[in-house]
Amino acid sequence: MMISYPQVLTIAGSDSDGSAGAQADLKTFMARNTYGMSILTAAVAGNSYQISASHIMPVDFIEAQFKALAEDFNISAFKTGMLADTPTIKTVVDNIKKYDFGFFVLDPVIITKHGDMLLEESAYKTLINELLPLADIITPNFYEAQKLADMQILNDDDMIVAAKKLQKMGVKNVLLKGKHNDDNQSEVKDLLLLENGETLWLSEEYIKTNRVNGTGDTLAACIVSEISKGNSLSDSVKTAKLFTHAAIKNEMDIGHKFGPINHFVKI
Ligand code: PXL
Repeated sequence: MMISYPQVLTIAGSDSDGSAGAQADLKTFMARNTYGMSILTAAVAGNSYQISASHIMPVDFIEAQFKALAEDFNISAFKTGMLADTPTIKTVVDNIKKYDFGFFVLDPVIITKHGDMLLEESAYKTLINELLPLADIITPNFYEAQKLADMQILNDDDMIVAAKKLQKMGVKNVLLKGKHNDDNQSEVKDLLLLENGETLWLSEEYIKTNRVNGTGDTLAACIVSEISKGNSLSDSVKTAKLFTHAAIKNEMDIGHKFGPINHFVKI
């Protein structure tokens, strides 16, 4: 008998070291028992030290990838990652409207943990005005939330204000990831703001490690997989947080600086 799996998609950049971007998404899709596909927007030459070069895909090639997948597959949920620049965002917006790929998780990738920019400053406006209103959930980290909501976030109350601000900008649900850059902190607290206004705090212990490449990609990809299996959004986010936390905790000896997280992990 043929086995059927939920079909899911990432629209993202390739990271050559396999730690982040489309590679992290595809590994997560597989680990969570879903069939993953990718539309590449860009490719970066990266290792655990840095990104040394990047290349943005031509827009007609991005369109060709959309068309190829839409003509054949039944994709029920997808995410976006690195979108590089304004023409890429506009192409993705046009094609998301044209084809129905289901539930949309927007991971607003702006900058890597090494400080390399993955989205041009001039493209924020297009992301906010044209892409964000199409998303079912946006998953900014602390830094991205401050940029997009245009405010400083200093405490839990500020996180709620920023999440509500993002919701007002047109996205249904917001997962705002708490600070995780202070080795004295004991927990990482994320905030989920649901469409109906309900808020939920999700907390996990803080793990002191520099093997955290691809954490945000993995979390968003896991939400995509869990949604595609028919789970509710809050259950999907809880599973994604558990999976990502376990992948950080079970460190792998790969790379010399900011290593990848462990997608082999089972939860
Ligand atoms: O983790 C963010 C990210 C997303 N996409 C690509 C990346 C990175 C980080 O390195 O290289 C392609």
